[in-house]
Amino acid sequence: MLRLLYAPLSPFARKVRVAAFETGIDVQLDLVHVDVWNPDQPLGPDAPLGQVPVLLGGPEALPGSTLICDYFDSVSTGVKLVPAEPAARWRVLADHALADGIMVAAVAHVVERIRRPADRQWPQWLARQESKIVQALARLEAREFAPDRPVDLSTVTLGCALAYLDRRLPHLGWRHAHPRLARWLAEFEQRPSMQMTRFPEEKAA
Ligand SMILES: N[C@@H](CCC(=O)N[C@@H](CS)C(=O)NCC(=O)O)C(=O)O
Repeated sequence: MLRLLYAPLSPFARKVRVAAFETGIDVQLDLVHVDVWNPDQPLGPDAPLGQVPVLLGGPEALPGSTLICDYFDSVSTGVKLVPAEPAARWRVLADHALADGIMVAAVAHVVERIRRPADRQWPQWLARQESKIVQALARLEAREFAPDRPVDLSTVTLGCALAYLDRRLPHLGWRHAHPRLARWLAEFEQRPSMQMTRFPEEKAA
């Protein structure tokens, strides 16, 4: 059995959980809920970075969402998250890098606002993260995210990144300037993999 160290509000952990559903790995996946911010409960030697997600029970303890998705692709006999054909492969990997970068910037923004004492927050840092998000969204809006685009590493990551913006940075109002991405997400969010992994309402990270 595979075990996934995860937190319910982590967009990276959700990316892995959606990927697990889409590749059919979810039936072998045990979810282990951890709190990465609790100093009294360190994640242990298999998670030296103190981050989620981490996959245990495979060939190695695998840290990080992209590496875990790569492992799913290597063992899945169904959907492949990264296509083999070169043009499709590089398109998916390039779009994935942008969607993943949106997640990185959004999580940095949330940590700054929620974890750092208010009197030590750095407004320029928050603005810098927002600028990365807005520019990456503009680039992705110009790409071909048609509602019928197949599930792959880029779509899984983008779906989780946009849903995280809705959950954690609603003040950005990202749909306004990105109607194609908004239409695409409305469709993608109907997938059982997205429905089964919805972010909970509580505030914990
Ligand atoms: N590159 C990693 C990033 C994982 C990450 O930033 N996870 C956050 C939760 S969303 C975390 O564990 N933060 C705690 C920390 O960085 O100390 C991935 O793709 O999984």
